[in-house]
Amino acid sequence: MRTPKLPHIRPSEITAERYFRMRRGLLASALGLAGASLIPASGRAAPGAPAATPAAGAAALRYTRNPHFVAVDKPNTYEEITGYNNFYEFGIDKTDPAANAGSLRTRPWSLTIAGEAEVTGRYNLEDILKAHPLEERIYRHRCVEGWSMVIPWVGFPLGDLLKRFRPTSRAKFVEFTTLLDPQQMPGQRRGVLDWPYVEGLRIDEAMNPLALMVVGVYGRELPNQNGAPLRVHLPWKYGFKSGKSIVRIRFSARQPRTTWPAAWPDEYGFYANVNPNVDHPRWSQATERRIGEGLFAPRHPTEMFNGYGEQVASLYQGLDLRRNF
Ligand SMILES: Nc1nc2c(c(=O)[nH]1)N[C@H]1C(S)=C(S)[C@@H](COP(=O)(O)O)O[C@H]1N2
Ligand SMILES: [Mo]
Repeated sequence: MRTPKLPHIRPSEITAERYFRMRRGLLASALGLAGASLIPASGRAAPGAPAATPAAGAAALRYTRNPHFVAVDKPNTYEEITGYNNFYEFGIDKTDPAANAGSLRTRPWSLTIAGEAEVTGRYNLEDILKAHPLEERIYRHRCVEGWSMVIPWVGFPLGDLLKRFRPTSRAKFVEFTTLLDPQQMPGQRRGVLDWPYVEGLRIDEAMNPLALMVVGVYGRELPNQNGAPLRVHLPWKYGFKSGKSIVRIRFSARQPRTTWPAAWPDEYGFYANVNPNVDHPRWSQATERRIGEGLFAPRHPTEMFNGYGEQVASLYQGLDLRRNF
């Protein structure tokens, strides 16, 4: 299969380091950085992190540590991050993905770019990885179910990839589609969800520098159960907005029909911003349980936009977040 060369991106279009520098003080105070033990800004080892025992065989990645997203909370262990997952393509229990995702083949892999962009086509994963320097960012991940984790992801800004394809002025949304292959994904043989899993963002959300295209965790290639080889992570949104094992990105003029709101429109909205003030119809979203602390540990208060409001609140100015949940 021949695939076209990845389009060039002008250096001036790459997510500006300045963006973070400007907001560093704000971020630090918003996340309570003062007094937290800092992890060095570069290098491979993470002395501040708990002992990680990445799966034998997961290839080590070359990356730099983004000093603006270091551990403000204790990161979850590799075992927690890769052993407690939501990935319904491999079963609905938290331990199912780790047990069953071995059947997913992540090489060769290609990503199709479609829709409202000047450049579209099908691109090799290798070319995408070669073109984007990787960084580590420690992000808090909050599931709509009421649990959270702190995860040292490795990836690159999603916007840096999207800009290459020069979305047209009609591109108001971006849709992400997960692989559809019931042979490799046994959960797709059952009608738990409408397959393939589809997620979507407004284009300005997708271009926000916080939006990360994730390819690794704890310095190594992403395990299948976490959405290898390409998954997004939007740390200010509930976890279900972060589609896994993505094969297609489509720019569109209209809001895409995404899996969870299509199935349960009263329970899951398109925006799904982390919001302690807007409860799920069947449970409160005011607090969360940190995985690894045990069932009897006190719950943590959930923060507006999961604590990333300084970077993203402006995206929602004038939007009623109760209606647009
Ligand atoms: N394709 C696909 N993507 C998915 C899901 C899924 O079931 N299928 N689950 C979502 C949910 S609800 C969460 S909380 C996160 C979990 O990501 P993690 O297992 O890496 O923590 O993936 C999201 N992305
Ligand atoms: Mo979730």
